[in-house]
Amino acid sequence: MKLYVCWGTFRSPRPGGHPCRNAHEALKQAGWNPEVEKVYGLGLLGDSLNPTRSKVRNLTGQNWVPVLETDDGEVVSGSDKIIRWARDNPASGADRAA
Ligand SMILES: N[C@@H](CCC(=O)N[C@@H](CS)C(=O)NCC(=O)O)C(=O)O
Repeated sequence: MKLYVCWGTFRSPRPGGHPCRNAHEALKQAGWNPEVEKVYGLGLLGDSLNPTRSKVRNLTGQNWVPVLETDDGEVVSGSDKIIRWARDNPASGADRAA
C-alpha cells in the first residue's frame, strides 16, 4: 500500500496533531507498513505550482493529503477516513509488517 503525505510524517504543533503522521501511525498500529510517498507542495499555491501533487490530484481530484492507496487500488482520502479504514482493516498474515 502507499500513503501519500505532504513533507513527511513528523510531529507538528498543530491541534489534533499532523494529519499525515496520524494516518501513518494508525496504519502502523493496525499492522501495516505503508510505502510513504512525499508529495511536498502547498495546496494554497494551486494546481500549476503543485506538479508534485499531480498523482494525488489524479487519484482524488484534489490536492490534500494524506491519501491512502491500498494494494487493491482502493483510494481513501483524509486522515479521519484513513484512521477509520485502518481500524476496520487490520493487517493479517502475510500482509503484516515484520
Ligand atoms: N482534514 C484533513 C487535513 C489534511 C491536511 O491539513 N493536510 C495538509 C498536509 S498535512 C495539506 O494537504 N495541506 C494543504 C496542502 O499542503 O496542499 C485531514 O485530516 O486529512
